[in-house]
Amino acid sequence: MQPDLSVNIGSLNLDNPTILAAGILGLSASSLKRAVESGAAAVSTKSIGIEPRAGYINPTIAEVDCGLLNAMGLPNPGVDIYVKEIRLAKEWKIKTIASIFGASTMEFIRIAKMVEEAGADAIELNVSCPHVVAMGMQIGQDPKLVEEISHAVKSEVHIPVFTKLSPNVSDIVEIANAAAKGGSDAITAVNTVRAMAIDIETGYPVLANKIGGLSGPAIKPIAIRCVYEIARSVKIPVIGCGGIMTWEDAVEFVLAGATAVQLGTAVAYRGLNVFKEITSGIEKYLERKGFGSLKEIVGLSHRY
Ligand code: RRO
Repeated sequence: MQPDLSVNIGSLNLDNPTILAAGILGLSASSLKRAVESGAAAVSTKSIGIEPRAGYINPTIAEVDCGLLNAMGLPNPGVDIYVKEIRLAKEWKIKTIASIFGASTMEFIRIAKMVEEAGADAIELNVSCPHVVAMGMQIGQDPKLVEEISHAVKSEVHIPVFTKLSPNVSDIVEIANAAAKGGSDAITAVNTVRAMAIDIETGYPVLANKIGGLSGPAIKPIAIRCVYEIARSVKIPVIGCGGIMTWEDAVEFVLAGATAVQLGTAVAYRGLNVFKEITSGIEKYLERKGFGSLKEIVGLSHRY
């Protein structure tokens, strides 16, 4: 018998554990659809705010050793426009996780209600963008604010709420606990790692914003450590994110305690086939090891 790869995150039920991470191909319903057709069980939107934002000027992305450096600056069309894409995704029966950000609790609530009304299946609170002043990480490193926003949004919507955390904090477990206390249904760990590159010929920082976020293989051991630390002290599911390029990486995250995994840089590097490749690699691994389901190996490494 084939192993059961289905997973549940709060009331969100997925046929396999692979999810498109926020910020990659998430600006339109048709690009989200392509990810689902390629095997993603659910897809996250680009982070959506209250107003349209152009983002930073170029260069906003650069390739470095073992990863990608980005400082996009939260470009998005604003929630009023974006809800049309969510409605379309709903019509197409795509499981959509709306990634949202705000500068205040009220903004988070307003956006959350709008995306729920448009048909999003879950909300991911982005409190972890590494380089935008007064949003993202500045919220995500304050446990009181994380609990407050998580609680406020949970009280206003019925769909599951996930909180995406930053690795750029001294104690990620404290922040994860705050999100769980606020009522979050899951933790997504992690967003990008604050980072920088300089062109030695010109002396200029490579990104226009100078500082950005590092993703890709370089951050995988950091993300694994975060997932492991969170999973051993927080009761809600953890969604692993950070440098997952292969099925072996995905299995490592699950053993560390992740219920599902998000793929971002892998899609940029290797194309949309990664969803099916990773799902089929996990399936063969479970068969070879004699497991009947993926759920059986979630957090297995905590035994040792
Ligand atoms: O838009 C971005 O620059 C960005 C966001 Br919102 C985020 O959450 N993480 C990231 O690395 N870049």
